Amino acid sequence: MMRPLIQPASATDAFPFSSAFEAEMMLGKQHPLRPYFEKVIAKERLTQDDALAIYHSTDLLAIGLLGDVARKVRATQGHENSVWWVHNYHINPTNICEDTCTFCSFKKGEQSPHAYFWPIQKVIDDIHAYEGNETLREFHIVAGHYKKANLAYYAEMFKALRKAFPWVNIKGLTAAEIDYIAKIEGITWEETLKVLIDSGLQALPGGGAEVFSPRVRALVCPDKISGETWCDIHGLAHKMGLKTNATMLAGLGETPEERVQHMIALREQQDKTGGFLSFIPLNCYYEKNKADAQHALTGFENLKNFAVSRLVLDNFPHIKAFWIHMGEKISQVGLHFGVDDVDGTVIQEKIAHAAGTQTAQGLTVRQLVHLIRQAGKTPVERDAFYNVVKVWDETAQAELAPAVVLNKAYH
Ligand code: V47
Repeated sequence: MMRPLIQPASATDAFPFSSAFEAEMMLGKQHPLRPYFEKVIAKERLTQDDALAIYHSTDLLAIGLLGDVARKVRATQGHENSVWWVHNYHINPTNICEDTCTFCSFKKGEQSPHAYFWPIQKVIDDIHAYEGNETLREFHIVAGHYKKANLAYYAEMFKALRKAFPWVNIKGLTAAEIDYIAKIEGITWEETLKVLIDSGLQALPGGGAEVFSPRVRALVCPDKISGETWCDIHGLAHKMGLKTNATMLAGLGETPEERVQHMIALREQQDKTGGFLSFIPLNCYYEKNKADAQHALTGFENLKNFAVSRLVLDNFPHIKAFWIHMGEKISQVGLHFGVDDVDGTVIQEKIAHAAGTQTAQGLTVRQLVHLIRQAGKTPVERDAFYNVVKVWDETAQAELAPAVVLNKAYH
């Protein structure tokens, strides 16, 4: 029998999955990124300087491997090769917003001919009209800061959604919106969250975080809550039993140091309250807004953000590639850079589309499953809390309806 050139038995004994074995081969003892590989395998926490050294490397494939190893070290047992997605539907009930973020193309003034504010019945009717509603698992609800979109409005909306679609989780209202609603009602964040939870709210999305750096915030969103306040509201939500996500909107002129500081602030918050489910690195789009397009992220930077966030956020269960922002192709490559979630079908996204993203208005299950399988991963359909709805392994192939539009038949 021929002897293998490399002795896989000993290598796989030391590293129980192939990417660590590949990293061992690629990141030889002299490779500048080798110390971080050792740390990841030893489950040691990376420092800010470690993260920056990785950021400043141009060895993109080595960075990707580090992210992939970290992802596998941290995966739930049995999910080392899984990529999660959810059948979700976005609801943006108003685009009227009092805030002044320079990068937002979605917001409109109350008097604008393009301003809208949806009655709750329209929200419910639209979902009834959506053919795939029986297999939806998550509503993602965010909107402008508008006085008529107040506590009573959202409480009524959440109750109506729970009644009409009890099988769908409600993930709604960013920390910035919670703060705005509390202010217009003259009550505390806790009182606000209590009413919303009693009405059916189950999770907070990760929006409104932008970049925590006070320097950048002063330039691009001076009227928005600070990074500390954003973290405080998420910490409170965790203590009240809600799960939440966290984002970082890059491409606003922030430095790599400020990106890493953003991640470390989130890691510290997670150490304290532990309720974050996923981190979502986003990139800015510049059409119809005042953000500076010279700061636009390149593919290299987006992929580095995936890997570095997976490496720094050692206490976050998941890193998500929001394909609406990242594009389907970079998101797919990201699945080998530490990402283990592609968000979902994302029916009816408006915020990034208003700012010029060229991605589709929703992907079908067939398209999502294909994208994940082509990367050599197993698609796992989930709800908002990462409960497994269905594993889309090869046996599920026959069930994929050939429809272009997502429909009831896919399940
Ligand atoms: O917070 C605003 C961003 C975010 C622009 O929690 C822009 O599961 C790009 O939070 N170009 C909303 N982005 C998106 C978001 C999100 C997405 C997916 C999943 C989850 C989750 C949350 O969109 C805003 C803001 O940072 N945004 N303007 C723009 N011009």
